[in-house]
Amino acid sequence: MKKALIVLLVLATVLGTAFAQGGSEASQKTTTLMLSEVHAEGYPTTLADREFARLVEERTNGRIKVEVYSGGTLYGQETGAIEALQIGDLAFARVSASPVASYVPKINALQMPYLYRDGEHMWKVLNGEIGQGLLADIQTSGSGLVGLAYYDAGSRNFYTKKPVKSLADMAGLKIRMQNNQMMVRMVELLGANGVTGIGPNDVYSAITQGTIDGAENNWPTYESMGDYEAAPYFLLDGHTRVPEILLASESVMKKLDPADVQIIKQVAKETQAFEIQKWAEREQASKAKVVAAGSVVTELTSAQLAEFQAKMAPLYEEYGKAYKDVITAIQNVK
Ligand code: BDP
Repeated sequence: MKKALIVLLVLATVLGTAFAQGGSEASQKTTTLMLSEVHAEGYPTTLADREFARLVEERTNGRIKVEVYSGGTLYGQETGAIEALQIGDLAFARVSASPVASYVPKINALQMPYLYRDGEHMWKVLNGEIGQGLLADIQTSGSGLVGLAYYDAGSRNFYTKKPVKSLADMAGLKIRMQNNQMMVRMVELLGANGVTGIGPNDVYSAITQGTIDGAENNWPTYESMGDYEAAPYFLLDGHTRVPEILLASESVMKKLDPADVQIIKQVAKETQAFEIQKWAEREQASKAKVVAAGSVVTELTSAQLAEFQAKMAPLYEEYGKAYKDVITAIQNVK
């Protein structure tokens, strides 16, 4: 009994000291938090991460410092970063919404194939009730993740080593897909085979080594990762618009002063417009660069595109049924 009491007292003292230190030195103490990013320096999302870091440090008067690790140096695959956030090994990650849906399935409702009319439609949804509701659902679903902000990532298209000019040309191709089962199903329904488990920085070598015949992404990633040099045929089908999401770890946020968490949330929202601006500039520049380098862009006629879209009926049934109301509401946003 006595021994137990002593142990308790010692424990209380140790804990007490730890807290006291945090409290009394709070004005000078800096908490350093890490942010994982797969893209290189200069890429629109990395620029936004750095803007986020700058603003967090400024608004918390240096209490919180965010260190950005770009180029996938911390986690080469976004699912790895997401799992690190869940267990509190990492504070922030800027990821694509696609892998997020592997942990919060409802996010798929935002990125169904051929869902949006254009980018403007997507932004009305994301910044409106539906998108903001889903961003909040990331945390309330109990994923251990906090959705801070959406960023732009344009639309995704297929690119291959050999020419693909129609649906028939997709048959049997091995296409690298993000870690998301719905996206794998999408490509299967188009007649190809989806390959997962390859981080975006490894797509180029997987193409040159022949592990895959191609991949799918937006103009800036296609250009920035150098994939255009290995797979020069770009099929402009715009199958998905998958936004980027800046995520935080719920358990790391719980350890911070709630007022600082509010600052983090506010600052993240403010970086959205910054990223969208950088995105627009880079999308144009990347397209121009790959076209000048010899990439062959195939545009589909509306009849050809309709063939791709028609193939998605089973996917809407399998993956969209549970969120039919949300999907219909998205389609109805004018
Ligand atoms: C890019 C996203 C990045 C994803 C990558 C991918 O910006 O977050 O990791 O696609 O395909 O467009 O994995």
